[in-house]
Amino acid sequence: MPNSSSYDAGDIQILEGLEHVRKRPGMYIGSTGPRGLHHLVYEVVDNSVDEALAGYCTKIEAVINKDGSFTCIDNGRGIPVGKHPKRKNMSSLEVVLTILNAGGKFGGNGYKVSGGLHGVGVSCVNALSTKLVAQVKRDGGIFEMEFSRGKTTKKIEQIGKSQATGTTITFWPDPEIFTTVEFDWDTLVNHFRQTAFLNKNLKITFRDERGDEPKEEVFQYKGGIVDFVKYVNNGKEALNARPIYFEASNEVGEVEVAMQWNSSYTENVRSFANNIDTTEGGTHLEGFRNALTRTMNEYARKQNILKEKDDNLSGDDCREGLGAIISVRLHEPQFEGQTKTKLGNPEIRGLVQGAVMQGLSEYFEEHPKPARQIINKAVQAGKARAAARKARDLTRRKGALEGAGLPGKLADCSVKDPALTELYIVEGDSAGGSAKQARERSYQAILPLRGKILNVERAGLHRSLSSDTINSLITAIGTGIGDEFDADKARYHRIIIMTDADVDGAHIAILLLTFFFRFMPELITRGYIYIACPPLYGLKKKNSRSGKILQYLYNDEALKETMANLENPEKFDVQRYKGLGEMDPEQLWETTMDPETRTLRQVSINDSTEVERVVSELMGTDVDCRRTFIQEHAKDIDERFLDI
Ligand code: 0RA
Repeated sequence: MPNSSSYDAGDIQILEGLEHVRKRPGMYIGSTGPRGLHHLVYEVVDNSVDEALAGYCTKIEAVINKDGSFTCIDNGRGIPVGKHPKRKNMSSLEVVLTILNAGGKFGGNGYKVSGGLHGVGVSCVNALSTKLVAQVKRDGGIFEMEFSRGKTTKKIEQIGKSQATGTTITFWPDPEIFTTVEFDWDTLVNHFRQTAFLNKNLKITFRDERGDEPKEEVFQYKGGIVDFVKYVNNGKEALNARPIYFEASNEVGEVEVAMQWNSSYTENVRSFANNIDTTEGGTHLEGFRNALTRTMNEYARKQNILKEKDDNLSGDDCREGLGAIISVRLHEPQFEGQTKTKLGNPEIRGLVQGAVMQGLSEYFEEHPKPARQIINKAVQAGKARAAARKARDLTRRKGALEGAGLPGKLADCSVKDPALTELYIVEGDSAGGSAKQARERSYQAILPLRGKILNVERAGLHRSLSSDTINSLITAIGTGIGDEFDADKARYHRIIIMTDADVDGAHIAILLLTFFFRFMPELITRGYIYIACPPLYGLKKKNSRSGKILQYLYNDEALKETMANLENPEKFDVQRYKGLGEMDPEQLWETTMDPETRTLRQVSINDSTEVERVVSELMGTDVDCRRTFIQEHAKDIDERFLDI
């Protein structure tokens, strides 16, 4: 170890920089949970993507190694290895890896992301890794350096010769920093697929070498975001078979847009800035929406589809059934909002708005047939919205006449503070009866549902609103839906789906999740939606008079394990619960409803594009698509959902 006097002022500053990253990792990567962990990967790979955007790199290889470390290999120019012009004693490679935000200061070309949560620099990854190895091929040689928790452990050294160029980074995330250091294949697959869509032709190979059989996927799209929008719309019936595509640029930046309407009722517009998913939207999305509504109304008037007396199409009408990707690149993106995923730059709004108005009106002029279908769809959407509004008003008036307006089937709780209360949505009247007896009535409410609920994905908004079951759900929860949805009005902060542990139960749970995803998605993102886990088996002594259950078992593995560990298994009986109705209220309380002993699974949305695809493939109208999906995923289905 060098003593402190051997550091010069520059070195001390460096040390403080990366120490601070370790002290306050959240400030740099958002969290120290799985999200933050995966951020390290994005950071490293994004640097290679930048090199590709600059035109010097054509392929990227990403690997989760057997020992749990991660490697990114690119064939770009290689990070410079010579002496850094401003820091004597340090190579440029060392500067890039040990100085906060040094990466972007080179060259100054392209649209390097800087500041905030994104583009924090590969030095952050270095600071948060127990070990990092950087290898560069460049200037005829292979050079290597090593680091630990941000500190150089091996100075730069030439370890071989090569005429190739490129950069390879391997890092081991620090378990002292992260709650988990296990990379998730699905999360990374989605990210790399998205990155490949956003960067036309870029080839990303992703491998997982941890399991017995290595997995590999290659992402490369000739069509870029046109392929992306087709992917987003997969399984839906397209109105314009070929996606609409246009691009524009000026001194502010560049914009690319791909759009395709489908016959469904949902909007799926995704926006990105410098490859970053702006889930909170921002100025680029505002420009897009304004232009879309204006252009569609202008065209509808000009073609006399909207008559003089007709109201304008609303923005929601125009976006019903629209899949779209908006991708902008700009020099200094400002990310705002709660999760720093809202683009703030006002100057980009005009560029997007102009591009969409011109691109879309040209498309309408040149393709009158799909144009008419698209406009007609928006007109229909407007009519359905008006009808739904009427139906809602009617329900509300009916409710007012009936008193408090809560559904008759609801056994409400006495506490009124939603932060403290729970709603159990229970399959079937008999299980509903047990649950009503079992519950702690002060804070647990029960809503029994009779039979299957409507598939809202196929029924659409208007028809869904004429279903009693759907209406009682909406009224019991209290948030309203559509334009009037207000998550703050939720009457319970825990909404628990409790169904039998069989195929029918799983189906009802999926129908309910579809309902929440379509009509009240914010309840999912707020973490209000849960799934109860009733036991599959009860273990008791043979011929026991009390019939007392000694142990509840929640899946087949647990049963196998427990039976294997019993010394005299023949002295026990296993009872298999076919449904919630078979348990008496006391058993139901202790296994599934008592906060002290129950297990709840909280429902979350990891990747909205994926959920959107799954819901429309599984619940939508395309039968082939649904069959393929079920065949592909049958192996993943939890054993408890298989009826044996
Ligand atoms: C700065 C300058 C140059 C290359 C890079 C950065 C670079 C960084 C990364 C990070 C991952 N892969 C990368 N590839 C390249 C090159 C400057 C020059 O050669 O003129």
